[in-house]
Amino acid sequence: MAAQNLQSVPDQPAAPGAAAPAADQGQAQLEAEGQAYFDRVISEDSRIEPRDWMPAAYRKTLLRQISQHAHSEIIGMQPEANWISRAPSLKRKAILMAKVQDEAGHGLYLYSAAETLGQSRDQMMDDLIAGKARYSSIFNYPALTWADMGAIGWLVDGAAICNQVPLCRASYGPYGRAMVRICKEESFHQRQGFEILLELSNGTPAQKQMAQDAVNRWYAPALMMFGPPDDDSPNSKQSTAWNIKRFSNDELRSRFVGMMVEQVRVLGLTLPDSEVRFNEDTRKWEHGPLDWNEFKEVLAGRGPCNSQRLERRRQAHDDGAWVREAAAAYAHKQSMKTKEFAA
Ligand code: BYC
Repeated sequence: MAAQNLQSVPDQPAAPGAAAPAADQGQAQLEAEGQAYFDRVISEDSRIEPRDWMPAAYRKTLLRQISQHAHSEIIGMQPEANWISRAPSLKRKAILMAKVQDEAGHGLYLYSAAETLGQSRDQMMDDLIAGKARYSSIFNYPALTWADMGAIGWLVDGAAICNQVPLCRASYGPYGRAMVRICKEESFHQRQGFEILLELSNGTPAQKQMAQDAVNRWYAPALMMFGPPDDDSPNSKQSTAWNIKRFSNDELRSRFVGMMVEQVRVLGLTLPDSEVRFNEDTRKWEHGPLDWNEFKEVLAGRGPCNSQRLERRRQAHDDGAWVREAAAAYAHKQSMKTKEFAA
């Protein structure tokens, strides 16, 4: 489909003495044409690209969601990086390092996708370290034992896959394409988590107990990753109408529970939820109540690890200042060389 962008619409000639109204009219016409193009793309379930006209609210929603997602990937490195030096074998260490590096890569794809909407990565990072931006609630919980690496991989990455596979079809091109790459890597992450738990579950009674304890602690926070219940989700309706979200928060949560029910049997462990059942009437999986007050507290910055996560992020940002300065100096030198060569 041919892209409709603002630059491609010819300027309206301004009538002498009536410059302002003509400019207004031209602008109004541009907006109307842009809106018509946007509506058609959305109704055809096609893609909006960065140079296309888009409503300001669509841009804002995408920036909100993609930047929050990018921050989640970067902050999400912390609970796992904390265990790299304590991994039980060289093989486990290598796998965990690769996974944490993948998360950094996911952050970079997503910051790049967000930048196409007109906000700089520096600004997004400043918002994060100033505590103004959100990131996923899940990363405000502590990773207490090695088994938590298994539970994070299996439950947290499992929830991420469930939520993110539909985002591969998001209407904004750069976001959807970034999600395709991310989801491939998330599958490996979930398998490595599953495999850690399986090994512990088949180990000594103490190891099996450690795996069960980790699953018990990460289960409810993982379910809350999908966001508030549909009735309390202010953004869902519009995001669904714009083909950003494809399924509701509750719908995805229910699917996730169904996936976990099957897999936990293979693990030889149990879900800490006696109310999990398949409702034959609705054809949906149901789970026990979640503590949405706890969720709100975490979002308000009062979770178990919120301040620790942000403090670590700030420190890493400060520690990396010399790298950014060196990269900027190198880029400047290169551009001077190019100019000299061209002159
Ligand atoms: N945590 O109207 P709603 C990963 C906020 S990374 C914090 O339903 P929406 C991984 C929401 O932002 C996982 N905040 O919102 C990384 C909104 O607040 P604002 C990250 C949450 O956007 C490393 C308010 O609550 N995944 O898996 O329609 C290692 C109302 O919610 C949360 C993504 O970011 C939460 N859990 O739906 C391992 C996926 N839930 O902005 C693993 C992309 C809700 O209005 N994002 N809020 O102030 C999405 O799919 C959607 O943004 C959400 C929320 C489903 C999360």
